Amino acid sequence: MEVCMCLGEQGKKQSIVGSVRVYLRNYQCLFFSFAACTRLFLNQTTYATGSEPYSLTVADFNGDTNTDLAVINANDRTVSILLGTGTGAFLNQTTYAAGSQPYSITSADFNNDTKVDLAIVNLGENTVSILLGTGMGTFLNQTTYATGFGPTSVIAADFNNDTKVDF
Ligand SMILES: [Ca+2]
Ligand SMILES: [Ca+2]
Ligand SMILES: [Ca+2]
Repeated sequence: MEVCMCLGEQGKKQSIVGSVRVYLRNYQCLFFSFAACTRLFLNQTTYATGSEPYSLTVADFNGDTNTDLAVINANDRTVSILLGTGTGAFLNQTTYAAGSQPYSITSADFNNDTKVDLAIVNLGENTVSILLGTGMGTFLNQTTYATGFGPTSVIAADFNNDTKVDF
């Protein structure tokens, strides 16, 4: 089973109404042949987010092996955490403060404690917010760092090969 997630109503820019839609996709096999498989979307399920959800990242924030969602809300200056149940459903959001006009988000373990953290670039104030994860699905308050002018994307990787994740 695969999960396809779409933000907002009509794409990112127009998504003033805050929601994330989850589409479950399954496979219908005809004649017992993989070559004859056709993909089908099941009915959508919509979950509330903050205002103007703009981007998301998926990871297991509470260590239960179920995939969770983190959605940044550009108009609210927040990030919504929706914990997954492992069945394709998600619990109601919990929100945390981000910076002005959060624009891109990624997840990784930045402090090497095995718990997933978040990095969010804030286009409106030229900063990146780091929210350290507790491993229980909750996050500590953001710490912000200055970036260059107009940051619009963030990725996490070990750029200097010291085994510590950078962004
Ligand atoms: Ca989880
Ligand atoms: Ca961590
Ligand atoms: Ca590194």
